[in-house]
Amino acid sequence: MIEKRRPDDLVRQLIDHAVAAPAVAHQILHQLQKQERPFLLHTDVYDAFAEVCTAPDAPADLAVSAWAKLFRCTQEAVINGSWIYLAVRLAIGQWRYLRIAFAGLRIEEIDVRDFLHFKEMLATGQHGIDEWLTEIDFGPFYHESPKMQEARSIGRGVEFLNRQLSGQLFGDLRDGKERIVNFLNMHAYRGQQLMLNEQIGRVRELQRALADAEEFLAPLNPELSWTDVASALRALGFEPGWGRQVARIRDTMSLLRDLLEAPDPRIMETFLARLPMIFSVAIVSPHGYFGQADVLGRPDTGGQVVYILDQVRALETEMRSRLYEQGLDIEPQIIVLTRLIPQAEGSTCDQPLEPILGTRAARILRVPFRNPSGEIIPHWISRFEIWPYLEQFTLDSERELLAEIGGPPDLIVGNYSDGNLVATLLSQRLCITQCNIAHALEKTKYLYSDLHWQQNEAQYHFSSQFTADLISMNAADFIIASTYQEIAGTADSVGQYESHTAFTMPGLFRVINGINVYDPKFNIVSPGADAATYFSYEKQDQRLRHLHATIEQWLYGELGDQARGSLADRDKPLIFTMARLDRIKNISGLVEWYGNSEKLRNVANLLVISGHVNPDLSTDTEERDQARHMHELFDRYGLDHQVRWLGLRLSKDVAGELYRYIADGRGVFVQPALFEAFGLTVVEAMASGLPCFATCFGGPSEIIQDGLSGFHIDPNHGDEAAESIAAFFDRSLREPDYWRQISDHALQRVAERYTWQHYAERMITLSHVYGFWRHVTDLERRETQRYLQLLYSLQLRPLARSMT
Ligand code: UDP
Ligand code: LCN
Repeated sequence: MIEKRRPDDLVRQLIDHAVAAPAVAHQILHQLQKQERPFLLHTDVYDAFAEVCTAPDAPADLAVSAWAKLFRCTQEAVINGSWIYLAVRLAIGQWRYLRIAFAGLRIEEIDVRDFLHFKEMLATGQHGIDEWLTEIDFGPFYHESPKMQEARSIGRGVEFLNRQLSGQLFGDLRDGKERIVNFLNMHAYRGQQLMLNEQIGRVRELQRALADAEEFLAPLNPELSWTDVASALRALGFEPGWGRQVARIRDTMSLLRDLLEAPDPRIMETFLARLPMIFSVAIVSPHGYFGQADVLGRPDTGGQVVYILDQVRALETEMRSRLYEQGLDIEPQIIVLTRLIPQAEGSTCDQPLEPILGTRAARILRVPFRNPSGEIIPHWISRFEIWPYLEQFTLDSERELLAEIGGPPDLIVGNYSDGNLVATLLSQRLCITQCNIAHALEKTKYLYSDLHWQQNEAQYHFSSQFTADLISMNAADFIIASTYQEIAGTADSVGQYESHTAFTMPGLFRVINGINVYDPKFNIVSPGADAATYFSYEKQDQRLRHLHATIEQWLYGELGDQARGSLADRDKPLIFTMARLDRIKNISGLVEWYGNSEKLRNVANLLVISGHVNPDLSTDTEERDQARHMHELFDRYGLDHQVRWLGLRLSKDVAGELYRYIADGRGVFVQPALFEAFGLTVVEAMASGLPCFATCFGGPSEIIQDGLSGFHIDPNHGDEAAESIAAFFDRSLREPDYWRQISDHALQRVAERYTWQHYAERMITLSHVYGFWRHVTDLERRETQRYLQLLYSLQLRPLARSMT
């Protein structure tokens, strides 16, 4: 039985308005119906309402009425001849569903299930409700972890959890303090006991031992090392892990004493962050070409690879320094687990093991995909096609990983849908803390990818991908997002994770509660740009000027079928863009805006680095289509003397110097994507001091402060985007300082917000806190785990298998 919520204020106000002015209500509904489409999005609905407001006979206060509020918050409308159903997002993460009958203007609040039913009926053309369609509902499990309430807390889960944890340990959690002792007793590294030995098993014993240790350590020279005091402390029940020197040992012990005395979230985090918990990490990223050279820009191979390699370097340094400070001389191990591709196309992806440059011990471990008869798959496979291979890949990887590390890792980090699924399976099998990083969730990138999944199934297999996403996001102990909007969007737009709250895939399943963005598992930890590669164009002593000859050869030289177009007027500044040549990146969109804009063509040249110029060289359908489209645009707009298109794969050093070279010439970087989950190129360009114009959809809207450290552009309004880029060049000519102002703010923004050092510090702290949380609440999560296992076996497995 579905319980109907009591209509809230908005519904009451709407009803009052409709009763007082039925003709207006009728006119609004009529305007929506006139669109003659069953599914309308926010802008469609709002534009239709705006038209009513501007009609000559519209009531003066309509634009500030309850209707206005309703349509400001409406994300989706579904309409047939008799009804309109609305999905209303009253605030970030807060959804209500309404329906209005055209006859009699009946307005009522409905359940999410009713809304999804109606959508399904209209999408499939069937009249009845599919009552027995699988429903996925994580709602009943939400009581397992506490939820936040304020939208501004979203993405700061660890702060909330620390408050909650420290409170619970002393309150509702049975034997909370004993669990701390139990947790400390567990710490060991390869058979060597750490933190506490068997003499301490109860809180009272620990408190007594801490008091004795403090008395013993108080008069000692704070610079004495652990070895100087080890035998005395061992006799009291302590093992290595408290600190390298007496000062640190005392400090760590004092944190614990304070914690046992009274709850305090800050002390909790500081204490947990110091514990020697993470010695080895497995980072899973199966798809694409995962390599260190000559891979970026290949299909499915971009920011995720850059992110992980930079992340590994930063994490290794942070892990080593934490272990060192705690008195342990242990070399941390980080393994990036990816797919081995025998036909590696000139990359190193056919090598089973590859050391990661710039680290002491981190390495890439490659495990091949196999078909059901056990044969190795030799060629690259699109990220949309890899689902049938992941189960066997997990099993093979587990074996290889255990052998490589000499035991299970202490933390497993999944990346993107495939890596997060493998991380989930490994985490369940090996009982390890799991962190997810989405990089980009596909659901929001493709319009109605859920509702019309069947039409896209042959190409994208979203049925498998969205099921996998739901499983892994609910399985993860914690999730790292690069921006707030990735989780919960903005006041006007729905977040990537938020879009998994409730949706339907007719004939497959209906999601009633898919994820809760108020879950404290979400944390925003933004990546950076490698500061050794991407630095200001003004740092003259670090510049790689010897690369300019190569850059100029690329810009102006003969490159056969790796280039199209030449730059006739070399004095003009460059508009630069670089991205994988896939549809969402909208590189061809930028070329078209440029082609169409006389103003822009007059003030600047365009440089595009993307994909293959010769479509026949590409193995990826989308890349081939886009390349062909690019050639059409060159022909249609006669761009051959103003646009240079390079199908090259740059090494990192050259890419870094290229951004700076373009900054020298007072150029700009443009990121025109239809949607960009984060946008590392934006951070790289800004770190080089290059003013950026980047899409207002996704991460760049948060990275760039519009008009201050760069500019937002709307990829759906290319003419306006072109206009604002041209206006920037004009203003820079009139006010010579303008370019520099934007450039300086861009540099400042990156230095403050996007650094790998900060990232690594936060990520390791999160791993410790969530590892502890997992330990103290493990029993409670078993129900979710069992539900997820069912979902995997009954839903995902058959879908994935059916693809072969
Ligand atoms: N990149 C590159 N050559 C290309 C395309 C991209 O070197 O032809 C690099 C770029 O410098 C950045 C990454 O690949 O480091 C792309 O990351 P981003 O987050 O911008 O986009 P993604 O490809 O991950 O969607
Ligand atoms: C994937 C994307 O699409 C980008 O937006 C991100 O910057 C990249 O991964 C790194 O997270």
